[in-house]
Amino acid sequence: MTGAEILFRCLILEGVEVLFGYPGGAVLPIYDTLYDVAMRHVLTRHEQGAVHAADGYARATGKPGVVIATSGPGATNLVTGIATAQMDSVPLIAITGNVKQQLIGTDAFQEANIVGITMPITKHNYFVRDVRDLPRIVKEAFHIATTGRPGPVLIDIPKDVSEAKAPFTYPEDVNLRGYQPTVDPHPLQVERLRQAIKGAKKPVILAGGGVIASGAHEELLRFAETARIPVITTFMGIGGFPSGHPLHLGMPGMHGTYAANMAICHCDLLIGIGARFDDRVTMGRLDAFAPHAKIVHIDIDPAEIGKNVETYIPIVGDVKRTLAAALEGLAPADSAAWLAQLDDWKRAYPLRYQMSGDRLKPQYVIELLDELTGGEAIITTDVGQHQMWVAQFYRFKRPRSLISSGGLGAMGFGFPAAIGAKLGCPDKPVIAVVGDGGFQMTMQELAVVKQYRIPVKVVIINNRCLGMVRQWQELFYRKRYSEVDLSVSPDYVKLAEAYGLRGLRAETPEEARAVLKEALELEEPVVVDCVVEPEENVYPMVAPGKRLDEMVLGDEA
Ligand SMILES: Cc1ncc(C[n+]2csc(CCOP(=O)(O)OP(=O)(O)O)c2C)c(N)n1
Repeated sequence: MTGAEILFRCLILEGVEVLFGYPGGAVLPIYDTLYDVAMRHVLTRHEQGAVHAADGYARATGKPGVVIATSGPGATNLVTGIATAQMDSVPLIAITGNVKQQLIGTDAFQEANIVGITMPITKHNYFVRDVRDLPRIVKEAFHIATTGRPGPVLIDIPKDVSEAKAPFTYPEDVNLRGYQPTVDPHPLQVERLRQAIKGAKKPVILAGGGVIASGAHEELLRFAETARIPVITTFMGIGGFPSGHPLHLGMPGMHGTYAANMAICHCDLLIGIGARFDDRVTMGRLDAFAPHAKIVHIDIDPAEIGKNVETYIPIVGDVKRTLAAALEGLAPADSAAWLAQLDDWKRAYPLRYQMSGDRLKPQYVIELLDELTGGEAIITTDVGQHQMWVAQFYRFKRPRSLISSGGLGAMGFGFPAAIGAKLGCPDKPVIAVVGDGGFQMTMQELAVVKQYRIPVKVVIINNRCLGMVRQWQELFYRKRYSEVDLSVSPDYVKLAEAYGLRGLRAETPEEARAVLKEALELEEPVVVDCVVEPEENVYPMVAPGKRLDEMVLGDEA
């Protein structure tokens, strides 16, 4: 078999159902073989679209996403998407072609050292030198991408390797010395956690993306209810605990809720579960973060523990297994007074905004989406103000229903990620909520939803500017609005039509209701241009350098 044939045999054995990619000279042997293989391939219009789609597929399904690109520019176009997956711990396999080995290092046409380039943004990467190594490498790549803390793995295959021949045998298992993730927590540490809970009066859980990655949402619910501990979900943890649950406090940090941020400032025990204490949560003010609390940190990745915050009880383990272990003999905390205090804060300072007559508010659009889908849709977002409003105003109930670039914050992510999510979860409504800025970075993928009839809905929160940057300039740069004007942009309705798609527009609350309802009822891709109030800001907000209890609630709150 040729290297290309071996590659597809491996992918089939790994259960891969769909590939996202873009061909070119160095992957021609692979694309030629694909012609005869019964595997779905989605041809995007840019490699960035392909890698974000593979990422969206992975986040929606929990299965690894696979992307293929050619050497040189094809490979470098993957970089943003690979870094996105790395920051958010998403299992991704990136397969790149490279020039023939005899040309490596000669500045050959379309040569780039993609293994070197992606070294800091992959969990692991491979350059395949010998076709006989290919099955082992693919097996290892899938193992590494999906076990322990998930992440992206790149396999760079020079053209002579995909053309070379070898007999095929697939290894039964993987044996990697030096890579043995600890999944079971130390029982003594788990016992210490139970004791700490018993002695706590003001405990709080900070649940992050690890809860979703390990499929631990049911264990988390039982853990929180049994121990009577309120739950804060980080941006990446949203959906890992039901938004409407009485113990839920919302999101922490820069745009977190009043109750969540105050809980962190006043708690005596903070249990971080699959959360990495990102500076959007701590505000980088580690001196003032949870100043009265003992911190417990549960994480599959030992490198996370103690990285940002000092840890009182470190627990290395898979979140699901750790919570299951902790549930045995778990006694409730003495938290009644604390829960009453938090309820008062939640009632006194809910998330809110002001409607203003006929003008369409972005928050209202998100609330409408929540109402019209019953909180059951998969929402992907781009990056900016709309991303935060989705986190605040859509009431996510289930894991894997918010898909967004959290760690890297890559504009251009939302729309292609929705394509991948919809292919992975065809029975669920998938809505990409995007800013007019971010959408313009990857909107060429409208051709893909047309070509493959992928019925995602694109909802543009169109404020005719780079909203989040404008907000910072208003608040911290004396309204000196430097280079945020997007008033020259396409007519998105006509753009949709140019791709042969349906485009709709809403400029008032009434129109938004009618148009979103129509879009959701149609069994086809639709672009909805929501022209919103451009001056709206995201609140609450903790300004850079401030403590979490110094949040500004905004004029309207
Ligand atoms: C690729 C990339 N470039 C720049 C930024 C910096 N950035 C963060 S938010 C933002 C504005 C986003 O504007 P838009 O997409 O219109 O969304 P809005 O904030 O208006 O909702 C920018 C430029 C980024 N996150 N990603």
